[in-house]
Amino acid sequence: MADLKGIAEAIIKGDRDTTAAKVDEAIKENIAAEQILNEGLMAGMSVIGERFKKNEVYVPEVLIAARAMKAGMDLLQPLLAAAGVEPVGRVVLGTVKGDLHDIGKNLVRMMLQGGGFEVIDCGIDVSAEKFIESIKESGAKVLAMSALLTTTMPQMAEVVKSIKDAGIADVKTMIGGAPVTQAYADEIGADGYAPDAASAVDTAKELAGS
Ligand code: B1M
Repeated sequence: MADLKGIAEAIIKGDRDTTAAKVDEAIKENIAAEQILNEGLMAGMSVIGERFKKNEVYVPEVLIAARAMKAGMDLLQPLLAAAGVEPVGRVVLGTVKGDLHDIGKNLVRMMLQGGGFEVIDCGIDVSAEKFIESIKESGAKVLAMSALLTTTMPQMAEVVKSIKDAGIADVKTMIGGAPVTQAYADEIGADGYAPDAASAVDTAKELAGS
């Protein structure tokens, strides 16, 4: 019997081998890839996200859970693609120009992927032009920007303005990072803010309308 609950538990424990073995088992038992994703992998990752928000687990546990999730996703991805399963939404993500910090941004990517989003990660030191190019290429409806320096926060305002100037009306912007606040998001006209990587999934879902 396929053990979807066991997959979720393996993700929570960060047990990569058990996750992969149980996903493989479920695939062989012809359980739909989407069901394995929703009731196994995403269910586990969402528990980790909630615990992270409550400071019951920390960055290392999230990274290890994300690594287990990736092992399962590697097996599921071809089946999801073949079944034409659409992601919850598509997000362009990056750390803004002048800023090289990517640990928090990478956590945000992992949590978003764990929440069913397709993420186009532009990396670090990303200019407004590069963000806009990536939005146009991917058709993403959410742009998520990270900044860790007070000196690079104004880049977020620059990107929000550039998107408006470029006439891109159907993209919502969200921001985060240690020095960033809701008040700053309001000030620069960003559509959303999240204080941590797990909350970023909730904000992205709200903005993507999913
Ligand atoms: Co830098 N650094 N650093 N640094 N660094 C800080 C940020 C600093 C606070 C240290 C200090 O002085 N106490 C300080 C900034 C001061 C300020 O601006 N107020 C600082 C500085 C000054 C610098 C340099 C200028 C130092 C120098 O060269 N003189 C330089 C700048 C380089 C550059 O970017 N141009 C620099 C360089 C570096 C390293 C390269 C050495 C390294 C980065 C390595 C890397 O990222 N690959 C580094 C590190 C590691 C840090 C500290 C120690 C840790 C940052 C981190 O990864 N935290 C940091 C001090 C500290 O925080 N204790 C510091 C863990 C991470 C999980 O948290 O990124 O906050 P965080 O992400 C959280 C949330 O903020 C949120 O979710 C995450 C998880 O909950 N979040 C989002 C993040 N992005 C989000 C986006 C969202 C939503 C939520 O939606 C889109």
